[in-house]
Amino acid sequence: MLTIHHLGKSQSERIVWLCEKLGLPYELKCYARDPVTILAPPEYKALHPAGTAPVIADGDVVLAESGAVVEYILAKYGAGRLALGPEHPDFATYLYWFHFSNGNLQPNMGRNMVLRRLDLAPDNAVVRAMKGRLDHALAMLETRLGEAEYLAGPFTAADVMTVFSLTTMRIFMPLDLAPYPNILAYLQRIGGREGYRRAMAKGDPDLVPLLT
Ligand SMILES: N[C@@H](CCC(=O)N[C@@H](CS)C(=O)NCC(=O)O)C(=O)O
Repeated sequence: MLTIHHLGKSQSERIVWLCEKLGLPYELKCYARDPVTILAPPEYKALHPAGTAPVIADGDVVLAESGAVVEYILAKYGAGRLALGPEHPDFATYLYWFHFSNGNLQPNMGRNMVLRRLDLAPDNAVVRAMKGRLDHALAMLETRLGEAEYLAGPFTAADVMTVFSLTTMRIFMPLDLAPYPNILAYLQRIGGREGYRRAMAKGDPDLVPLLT
């Protein structure tokens, strides 16, 4: 059986959600963040050389990195669900949005989080450039979600990858989504999904998902 090592309020919520959605049996091991550093505690860092969440175990396999973990679970246990294959007309669209999250949106959220903590002047050239990149990523999402209900069309793992950056990540990088009505409507659709609600209730029971 899969073990999901879930760090509180972290990207490992994606894996809990994925397993809930697929109806897979799994053992959930929860870890609190270090109260001072807000990083993973030493016992989490010891799980995998990456030292970051998510980490799963499946027999002898211990795997980190969200995209790798999601692809691993889909390939081994997904039975074709939640992914579009090469034969599908929207295969490229699925791949694009699957990778958009950790290749574009999440790094831009992370960079802006760090810059915010440095408390630089708002007209600082780097601050402006990084904010511009984040705004651009959000504008792309806004456009896409005006065309389709979910990122690849139907609900897929591309959504499972992306939602963290728009929700729980805003604990660490506050962001007003009011200028993005399509994103906000999307988050309401996500919040109505049973698998998401179950996953969030199991992984972070003290957290009200940031869907507005
Ligand atoms: N690209 C990695 C990023 C992993 C990552 O940075 N996870 C954060 C949680 S959102 C983490 O573990 N932070 C705690 C730490 O670095 O100690 C992935 O998607 O798995």
